[in-house]
Amino acid sequence: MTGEQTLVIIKPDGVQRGLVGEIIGRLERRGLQIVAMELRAISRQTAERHYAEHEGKPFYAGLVDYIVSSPAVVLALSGPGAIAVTRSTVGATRPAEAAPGTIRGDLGLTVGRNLIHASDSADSAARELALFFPDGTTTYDRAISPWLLES
Ligand code: IDP
Ligand code: MG
Repeated sequence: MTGEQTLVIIKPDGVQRGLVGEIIGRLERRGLQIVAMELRAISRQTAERHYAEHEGKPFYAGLVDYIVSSPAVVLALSGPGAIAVTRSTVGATRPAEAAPGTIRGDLGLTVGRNLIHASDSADSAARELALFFPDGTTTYDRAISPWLLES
């Protein structure tokens, strides 16, 4: 499948709560293609680089502690409009404000345990994909492509 790529992290609460399959299933069912995926203990240094834009905010230290507290699932998804499609499937940052039907709106309660990260722009996606998958992602054809995409 052609199209842009985005970086997704199923955060430690998603892994600990046994929601990895539920969350990935929602993104897969939209038609997005998994082009990289790993269960990984994110290092503090990587977490700090990933969330550098939030350095200095009151929640920053707790956010980094949360992300490194237990393994996360890091994945790259590909497809037309993948960045915006993934963000809309994830829902608003604060689960209490996230629409029902979204991952955070259906599965989350509080902003400090909101289950999932997804890149918010093309620039963020490029930066985050390079940070988590420096060796790049995998390219492969799916037989379902003509049923998902007009050629
Ligand atoms: P996003 O994940 O929807 O892009 P951002 O504003 O980029 O949201 O914040 C990054 C992450 O920081 C959030 O997903 C959440 O885990 C955490 N966060 C944001 N605001 C707060 C807060 O007010 N308290 C605790 N954690 C927060
Ligand atoms: Mg963000």
